Amino acid sequence: MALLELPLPELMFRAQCVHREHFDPNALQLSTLLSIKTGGCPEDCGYCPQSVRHPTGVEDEPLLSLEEVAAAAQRAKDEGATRFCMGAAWRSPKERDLERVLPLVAAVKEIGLETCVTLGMLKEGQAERLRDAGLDYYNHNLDTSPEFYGRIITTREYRDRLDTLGRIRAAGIRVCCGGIVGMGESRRDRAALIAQLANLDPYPESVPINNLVRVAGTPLADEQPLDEFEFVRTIAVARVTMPRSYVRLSAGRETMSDALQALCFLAGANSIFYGERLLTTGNPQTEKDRALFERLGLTASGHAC
Ligand code: SAM
Ligand code: DTB
Ligand code: SF4
Repeated sequence: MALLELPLPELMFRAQCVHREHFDPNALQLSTLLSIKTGGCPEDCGYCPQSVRHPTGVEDEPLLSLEEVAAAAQRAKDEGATRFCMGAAWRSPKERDLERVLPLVAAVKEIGLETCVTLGMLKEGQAERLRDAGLDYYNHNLDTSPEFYGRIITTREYRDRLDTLGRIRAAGIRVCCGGIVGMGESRRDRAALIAQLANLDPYPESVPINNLVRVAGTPLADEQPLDEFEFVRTIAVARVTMPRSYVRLSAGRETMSDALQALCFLAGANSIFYGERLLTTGNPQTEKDRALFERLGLTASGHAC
């Protein structure tokens, strides 16, 4: 809370100092998302267009084929992404679901990208099988504070998320874990989310900070947008408290101005989701992003832009 309450110039200065100690401040890591299994999820997450309980018009789609996934991963690599993240709208994968995801991970790895999946909660033993297939990262978000969680999701508990995070860590897979802001939570909730993330031992290697995409039909469709500077502060506090993490400016970029995104990079964000779709919603065109990198003098880490 003390960090979130600092005058913005002081907070930005602290975030930039920490950022420069551990990263090139002019480099961005690019991750591309693909929804490999869309819609029909039994969970009731209030923000999510893929919950079966919200009338959002998202069409259910079965698991994509290996050919479709490999083609999308190759395109992402050609565009300059270094990590490919595959998302499935599951509460938790069944054994036969997991069996079908393993070759997809192996195929993406073979193309020469870092691999990431987000499949929901994992049972004992599943993380090890993903690791053996070549999985580098598992995305599993805490999403908000423990106190606010029950206002957004009732079909699982915070503890369930922490248990899965423990299984991923124990298997030696790198952890991608962050949250969503702009859901009507208080500043204290945002502080508590970051405290949860930063106190994971060790803290996550990747921290996606999503700004709620307000999707018609979800319970949060009419939520008031978060003040822009409060979003920047959240990024800066994530940077200060998790100095070696890739802090990702995640969902919500499509409605952000270039100036706001630039402030986020100045606050220590050094990763984005890159590519024209997130999972079911839009993301800026790659050409528009490349023009922004050019104007700001940013380079994609590991690649010339
Ligand atoms: N079903 C799995 C799970 O919940 O862990 C994986 C997919 S789920 C769509 C991945 C993450 O997307 C969620 O944890 C949430 O942080 C983010 N997300 C979903 N809908 C969003 C929205 N409307 N705005 C911002 N982030 C969203
Ligand atoms: C994360 O933190 N954000 C991504 C990824 N991890 C899987 C997903 C954002 C989803 C936004 C809503 C949608 O496109 O369906
Ligand atoms: Fe299902 Fe994940 Fe969406 Fe929740 S966030 S409804 S678990 S797909």
